[in-house]
Amino acid sequence: MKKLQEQAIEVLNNNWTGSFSIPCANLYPFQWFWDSGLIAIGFAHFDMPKAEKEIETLLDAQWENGFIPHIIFHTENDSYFPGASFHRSDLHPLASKKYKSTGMTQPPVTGFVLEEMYKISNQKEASLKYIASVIDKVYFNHEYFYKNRDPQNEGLVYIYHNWESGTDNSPIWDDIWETMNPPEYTFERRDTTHVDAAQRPSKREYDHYLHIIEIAKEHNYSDEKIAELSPFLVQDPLFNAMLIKSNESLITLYKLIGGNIDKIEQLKKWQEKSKESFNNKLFDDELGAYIHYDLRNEKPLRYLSSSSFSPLFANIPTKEKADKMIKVMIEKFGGEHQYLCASFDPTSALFNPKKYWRGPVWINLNWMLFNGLNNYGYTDIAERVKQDTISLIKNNGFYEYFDSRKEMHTNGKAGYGGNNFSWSAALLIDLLE
Ligand code: 9YW
Repeated sequence: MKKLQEQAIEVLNNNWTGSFSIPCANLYPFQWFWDSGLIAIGFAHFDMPKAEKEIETLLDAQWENGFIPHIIFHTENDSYFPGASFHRSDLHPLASKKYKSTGMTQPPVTGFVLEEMYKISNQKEASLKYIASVIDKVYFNHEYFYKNRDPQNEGLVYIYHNWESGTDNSPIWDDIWETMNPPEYTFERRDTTHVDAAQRPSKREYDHYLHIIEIAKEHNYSDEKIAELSPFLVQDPLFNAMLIKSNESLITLYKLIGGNIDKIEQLKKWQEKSKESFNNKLFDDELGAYIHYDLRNEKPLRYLSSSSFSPLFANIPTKEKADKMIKVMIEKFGGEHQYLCASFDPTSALFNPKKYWRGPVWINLNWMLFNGLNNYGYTDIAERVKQDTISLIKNNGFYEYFDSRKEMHTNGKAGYGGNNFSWSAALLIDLLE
């Protein structure tokens, strides 16, 4: 059997199109924002030009206001719904003229991805030159967020759609669906022709997803109107942690490049405010971890998910808070019958270990937790996250997500969703280094 690394490299090379990577064949045939970033980390270990091209292509689709879309529809392909003709990014006056895309974004990973690429590189000077050629676009993207997605000027940005979170059908959104009553749309799902419907969101959930987009489209994806009218307006700890982590990386990289004093000062200001609000508003003392906040209905969404621990990756919690979080992670997510780290609280009635973001383990979150736990010196549990990740992939293949229950892993069929999934391969390569 080929070594796991070699298999991972093969997955990445097969999903490479020449200028960007697809997350996986058939199910996701375009370029996705946070996938691209995480994929570049994998490529950086064995093919830096591809890693650089991946990010360059992503940034080439940036809008004139700094926004970067969540899906870039490079080709016509009807194996995915909803496609370019549904999303109609052209409605926005500042949208890219070159690429069709969605009118929503995804967790802003690009800043820390550039720093990871730099750390991995064995040609630091050339890498820094490359980074210097793209970094202002990433800064501009962060500026977009703080200018347009923070109506109360808190240093916390909102997402207006569950697809922006990256954790599409998390039970956390159920509370929001209860505040909405969208029409029953007629449409043809494509995801369920590639993947067992039991592992995907329901038709009714899709009605909600489409309805939010219809509202945004009615207003040409205007940020102001979305802030005023979208039924979904959430401050998400994972999304904001990615932004904060990326801010920190931009500061480090600008310092290495030299100059750019004003940008560094601005980034520091954002950091200070964002971290303070993050800790004051999103930490739930009783639950012992970070939670989401529903800005539309002004109420905390008091659930534990793998996103609750992601702030460790961005050095947001104090050591005292981090200690509390680790206790909760071990008690609720880390029982001996569970692989770390389930995407949703395994002790909750809403936990579903087969269904997408309602319970299964995802490799991208595990990678962040591994790094975050190590940041704080919790090396034992970090090692467990790493070993669990390797076992899941070794026993099942490079799936999109995995059953968190150990008892399900007796016959190697507990990997779900798409197979030969790019970020599972990319981040495994990084973990094995
Ligand atoms: C969709 C591509 C995307 C990821 C998301 C994940 C899933 C499905 O796949 O979304 O239709 O967009 O939830 O995080 O970026 O891999």
